[in-house]
Amino acid sequence: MQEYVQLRRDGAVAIITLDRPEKVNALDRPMLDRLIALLDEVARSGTVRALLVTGAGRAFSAGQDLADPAFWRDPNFDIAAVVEQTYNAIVRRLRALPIPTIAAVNGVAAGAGANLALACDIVIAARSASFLQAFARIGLIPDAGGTFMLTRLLGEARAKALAMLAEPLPAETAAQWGLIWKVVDDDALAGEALALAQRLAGGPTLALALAKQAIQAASENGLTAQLDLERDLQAAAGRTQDFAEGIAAFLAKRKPEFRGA
Ligand code: T3D
Repeated sequence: MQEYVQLRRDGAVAIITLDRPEKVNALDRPMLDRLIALLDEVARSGTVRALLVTGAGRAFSAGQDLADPAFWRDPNFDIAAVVEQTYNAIVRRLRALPIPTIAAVNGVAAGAGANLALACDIVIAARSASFLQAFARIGLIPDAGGTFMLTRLLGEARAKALAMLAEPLPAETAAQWGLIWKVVDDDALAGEALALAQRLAGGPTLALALAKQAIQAASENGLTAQLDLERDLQAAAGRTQDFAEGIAAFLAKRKPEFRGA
């Protein structure tokens, strides 16, 4: 059976590719279930220190496969259950993974496809890419964490306009607005994204995971709770071998060799 989501390794980097280019990587139920299984495999591996997610062909993903027979045509279709079992499960996993996650958005990212990209820690996009909250076009609301990420990153005014107008947001505007990290030329995307993932995979993995945890908690916490959390997580970072290595390397005026421990 052909797999429409691929996992490969490049050293300590895991690369997940949405690979159904003839349908602009629209996500059917088997693809979503496989994505969940692959995220679990990455989480279990113990040797993956960065995850890169991208799309094959001219798009990142068109979001939910609207032609999937398991979607609205099934008389027993329970949209809440499907969202919980698929998109929510994926977003929860991406946010909890204790390694940096990078989305390389190679073309249009629509619907849940856009919001899965935005659930990654760092989003880098091709200049020709765009982000489309397509949901209102079919009478749905942004899911897969969309209302959370758009509001946190852009504020209510832009989040509401993107959700209600369902117009494509060009990647360059997304970067100017702070929705994503940066835009690169189309032909540079794959190389730059992999280089970024490799650089992160060579970093102090436990400290990066603790920074991720702290920054994600900041949107829920007040300053007092956040200062408490930073204190506690810094204590954990300070107990890592990579912290000792970082200090030793600084004092010896050499490059640190982080092991992720
Ligand atoms: O229960 C739940 O799970 C609810 C959760 C919902 C989450 C969601 O993601 S809802 C939003 C779903 N996505 C969309 O509404 C986007 C629909 N697609 C588009 O708007 C456009 O296709 C794109 C802007 C993404 C790309 O446009 P374009 O012109 O580059 O490509 P195209 O020609 O429209 O698409 C190419 C093919 O892919 C075409 O098939 P064909 O005619 O060549 O056989 C098209 O039908 C197919 N395709 C594109 N998007 C989807 C799709 N097939 C199924 N589902 C799609 N989402």
